[in-house]
Amino acid sequence: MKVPFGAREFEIGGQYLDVKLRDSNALMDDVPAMHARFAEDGYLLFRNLIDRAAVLEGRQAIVTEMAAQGTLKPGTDPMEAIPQPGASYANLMGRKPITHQPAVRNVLENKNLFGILEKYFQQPVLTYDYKWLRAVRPPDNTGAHFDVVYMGRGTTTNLRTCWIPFGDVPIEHGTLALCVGSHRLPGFQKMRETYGKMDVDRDRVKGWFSNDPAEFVDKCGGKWQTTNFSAGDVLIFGMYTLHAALNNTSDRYRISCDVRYQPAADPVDDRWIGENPKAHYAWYSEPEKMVDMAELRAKWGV
Ligand SMILES: O=C(O)CCC(=O)C(=O)O
Repeated sequence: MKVPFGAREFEIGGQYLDVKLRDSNALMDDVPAMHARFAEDGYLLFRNLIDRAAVLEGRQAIVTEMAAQGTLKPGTDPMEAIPQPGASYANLMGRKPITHQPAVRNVLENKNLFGILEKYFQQPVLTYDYKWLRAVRPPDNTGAHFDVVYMGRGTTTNLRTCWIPFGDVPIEHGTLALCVGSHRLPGFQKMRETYGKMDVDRDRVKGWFSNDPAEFVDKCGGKWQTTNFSAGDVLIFGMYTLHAALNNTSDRYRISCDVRYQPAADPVDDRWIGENPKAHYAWYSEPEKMVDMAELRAKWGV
């Protein structure tokens, strides 16, 4: 079976893409084993970490908001999240009236999620107040990037992205994919030292490095891996794990949220915390000042 991924299309099980992110549920009570797994893979996947019913309650709140915004097809079941053709994107990202509704927040700041991260770090953790809630419609995808370019002003070694599907998200809905090995393979070193030092607000660069997932495998190594997600699963990864999302080839929105956790005692990126996080204050604020990623890449030689 072939699936479109960014500007390319890959055979599952071929050279570029597998559907087999491995879960770490068996390691949950073994902190050194979790650390070793994270060092090796650059991610930890926990199945069924959050109560399924709680995730579906959160989804219900989100699709109710999406329907109110006119983005769902009238006459369809809102839980199916079928797009209204021609509607603009739902305004969800960082919008507290929806991300902080109790049913949504109960997922994003779930006690089991705090619990596993506090166990992993062996100390109290905090989560950024800003929540990156997304409803991605077909045929869209997310290009390949490191998260550090968006949130690298606090701890970078101890900041974790937690990607949480709001419902069952099979690969045709456009699942998150990781380029496994990218956080440690020598082939990515130059990218880490150049692109990985960018800050999208300071440097006014587009955050995506590329929408051609094949080029990394060809030039740097690693392999793209994704999985079919179920409501309750959580994928946790670091700031230098290259990731992207497959194209949504379904007839539904893919609803998910990415949130950030770190030790409470570590430095924090101040754009993402507080009552009203300032968020990206300069990125794209003056489009004419944006620096072209292709030019930068030519300069860096990556
Ligand atoms: O869900 C997506 O499409 C992108 C998510 C992402 O880039 C992230 O979790 O850091």
